[in-house]
Amino acid sequence: MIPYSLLYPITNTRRSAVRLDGLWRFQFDPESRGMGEKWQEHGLPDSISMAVPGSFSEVFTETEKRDYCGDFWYETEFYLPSDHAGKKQYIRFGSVTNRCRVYCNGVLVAEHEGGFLPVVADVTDVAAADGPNRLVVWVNNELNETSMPCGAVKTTRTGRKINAPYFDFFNFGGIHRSVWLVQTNPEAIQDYTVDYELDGEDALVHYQVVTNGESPVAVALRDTKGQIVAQAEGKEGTLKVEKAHLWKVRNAYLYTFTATVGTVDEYSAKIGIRTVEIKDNQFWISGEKVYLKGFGKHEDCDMLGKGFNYAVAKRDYECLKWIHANCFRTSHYPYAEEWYQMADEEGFLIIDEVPAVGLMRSFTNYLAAGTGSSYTGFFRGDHVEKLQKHHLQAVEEMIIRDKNHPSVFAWSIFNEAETTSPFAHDYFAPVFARARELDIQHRPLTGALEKSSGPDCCQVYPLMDFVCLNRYYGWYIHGGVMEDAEAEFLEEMDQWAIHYPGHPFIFTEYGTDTLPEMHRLPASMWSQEYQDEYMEMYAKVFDRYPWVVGELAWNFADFQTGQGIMRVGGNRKGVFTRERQPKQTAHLLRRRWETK
Ligand code: CKX
Repeated sequence: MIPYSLLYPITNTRRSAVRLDGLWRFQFDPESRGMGEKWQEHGLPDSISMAVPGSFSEVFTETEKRDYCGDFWYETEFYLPSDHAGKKQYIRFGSVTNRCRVYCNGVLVAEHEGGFLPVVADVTDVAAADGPNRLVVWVNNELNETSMPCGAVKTTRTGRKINAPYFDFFNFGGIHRSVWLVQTNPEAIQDYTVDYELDGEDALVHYQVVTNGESPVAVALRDTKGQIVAQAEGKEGTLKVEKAHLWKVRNAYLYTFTATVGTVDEYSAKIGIRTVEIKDNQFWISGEKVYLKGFGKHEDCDMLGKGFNYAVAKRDYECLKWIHANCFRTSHYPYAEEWYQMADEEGFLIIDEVPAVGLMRSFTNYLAAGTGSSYTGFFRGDHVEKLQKHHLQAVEEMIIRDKNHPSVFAWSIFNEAETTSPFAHDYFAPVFARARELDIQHRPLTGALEKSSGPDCCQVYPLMDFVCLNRYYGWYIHGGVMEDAEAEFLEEMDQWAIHYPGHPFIFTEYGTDTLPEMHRLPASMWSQEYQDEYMEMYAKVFDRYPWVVGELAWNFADFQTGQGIMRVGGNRKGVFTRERQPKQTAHLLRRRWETK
């Protein structure tokens, strides 16, 4: 299990959390000299300033800096709060991409593999009362076949290293989410978990609170007016809520759950009482049948890269509401925690995806995957054991971090992995099993399948509770010939009906690259009109199969990728532009989703 608490930082009378965001010092280290020269102790010798949170690639004007691959460093100082005596202090990073080591006053305090989940360092014994305390972070963004996501590093003829992702988004590096100085008492709450059971009009909230001591635990649940509606004592128990307000899709009701540990700690968070079921090939949330409408998204924006920004997230939610969406997938990695908090408030559903993308050897994965010709023997070889270890670690961290969000109704264990060999089944079976074991809410598990993972050959869909399909008939296959695209699409759907009856299916990707300035009559690829025709064809196919219970178009917005002859300033399959303005097809989807 993870040796530290992943709880989101909050401030109250027993604990405090202070953001350390701002301009930090930053330095590239292409020859990996920093460690030998003890930058971790003495600081960065020749630094520039860099925004935290943010992605360095998105701010520079030079190719070498944008595409930099290797070691790089951040540095800042912090002071302990004036009431620090006898308390514990932690530095908590929302994420550092892709791996890091954290040093406080020259001492290694944390090390983390993976770029999309929190890193927590206990600095109690190394931070000085009189400060300033030097915080130095070594980061590395090199991809390989054991990293989540996967890729490789290539060297140019001049000796410059560049990342070669096996996936289709820019491998932004940096400190992408807020950094906090967290202070607690030595005895403190480490984690809490809630689960729900409905009992007529009432609800039972089963809870567990994990602390690192023996002081008595009390819990209370408050409604939106701040009135206590249920109370209990003990580290485990049940709160009975009479006439419970349920959290429903796009009609959220949040209670505040507060756990108190004697006089030493208190932690409050919003929770939503809701159930998740799959019944009759459909999703039921809080007892209501739900058809999923929305997108696969990315954490991606001009200037920010993958840096979290509240205004961007707010705009995205406004666009999602305008288009009548109710769901999105955190393709292809767990997002900043604030995304989930906002989804909880707004009543959006989330399929939370672990960063298992690029599990297939390919530098243009969309071409190989889109056309169904992608067998590379990926799950055989020396790298597999370590890859699986990282995969399990990411699943564990994601579920521990996100399990209490009512918005999270399903876990996605991978995107477009190579699933056709028995080795893939052997690889994935323990990962699915671990996810099932970790989630006491028993949320459904899935994975997103690309074209090669067909009904007759995919070895992994039997592990799934519902199936996610990423399909591009009319784009990568039969592009520009819609009748052939539709015919082949229908053939495949009829095969799924035979091979995996009784399970819900959703589409987690379908779309066309579309340039906002391009209009063509008759419609042709890349035009606004073509994106419309394609969306209409897909809607027709979806509506034909009652077991298709969701459509998440690819992508919410245009996003940055590596360069390539198929990428015009990035992936342009957005229904919105990268600036979050609607393309023509947004209006079409809006009309469909208003009544769907
Ligand atoms: N799916 C045929 C994964 C996404 C890509 C998308 C695309 C592919 C398609 C695979 O990360 O962006 O090519 O647009």
